[in-house]
Amino acid sequence: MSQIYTLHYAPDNASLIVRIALELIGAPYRAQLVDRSVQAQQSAQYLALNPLGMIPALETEDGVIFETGAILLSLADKHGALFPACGEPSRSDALKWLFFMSNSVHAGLRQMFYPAKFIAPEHASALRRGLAQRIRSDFAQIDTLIANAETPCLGGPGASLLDLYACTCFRWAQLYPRDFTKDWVAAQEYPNLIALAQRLETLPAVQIVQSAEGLGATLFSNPNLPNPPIGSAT
Ligand SMILES: N[C@@H](CCC(=O)N[C@@H](CS)C(=O)NCC(=O)O)C(=O)O
Repeated sequence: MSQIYTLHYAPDNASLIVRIALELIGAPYRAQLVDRSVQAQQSAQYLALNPLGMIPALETEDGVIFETGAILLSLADKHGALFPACGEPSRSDALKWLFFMSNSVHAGLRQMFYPAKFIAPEHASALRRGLAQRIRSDFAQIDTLIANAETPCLGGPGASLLDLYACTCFRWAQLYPRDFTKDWVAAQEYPNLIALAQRLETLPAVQIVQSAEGLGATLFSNPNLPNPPIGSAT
């Protein structure tokens, strides 16, 4: 475990989930800012790491990993933490919900935040209205899973990749996009997710990262924009 990872990040980007995971694991890493205010994610240097031009990317001794879900799962498997190991009975169930976080919740938020990458400008509002409904139902699904303790690694004791992914997406939905109906996600409708968010906020690993990125003490349950917004897109 002597290697030092390099995490290419921007404040409050998807790199946030990876950074908290690295802190929870206790893996040494260097955080390298990708300055979104100058579109550094599209620079030749960054595209050589992640040809998709998206944040995060993680440099490891086995090469560069990108795509948040892939980075998280690789770290969990390598360090035996935050996710059921191969062969554990709960692994399949946990994988199902990890892909849901990545393919449904995160991908939906991405379209919500960057509609111009997906659709002509005149259709952006309609896309967002439809997505808003679907993402709210995704959060309701997560809230129910936590309440029923159906997935042992979501809302259970400790912290898991699913907890981090769910709470970070919840944060973003409460804050962004800035040019859409405020409060399109009403946090109080998800009491179990709020309780999980409040618990995660007390973890030292989360506090270290929120402090480094200027996200505030209630980054998941009652979030504020990054301050200072150095390198962020906002
Ligand atoms: N599918 C990617 C999505 C990552 C993503 O949406 N990154 C955003 C920041 S949170 C980004 O790089 N946006 C800049 C851009 O699209 O140009 C993943 O899971 O890592």
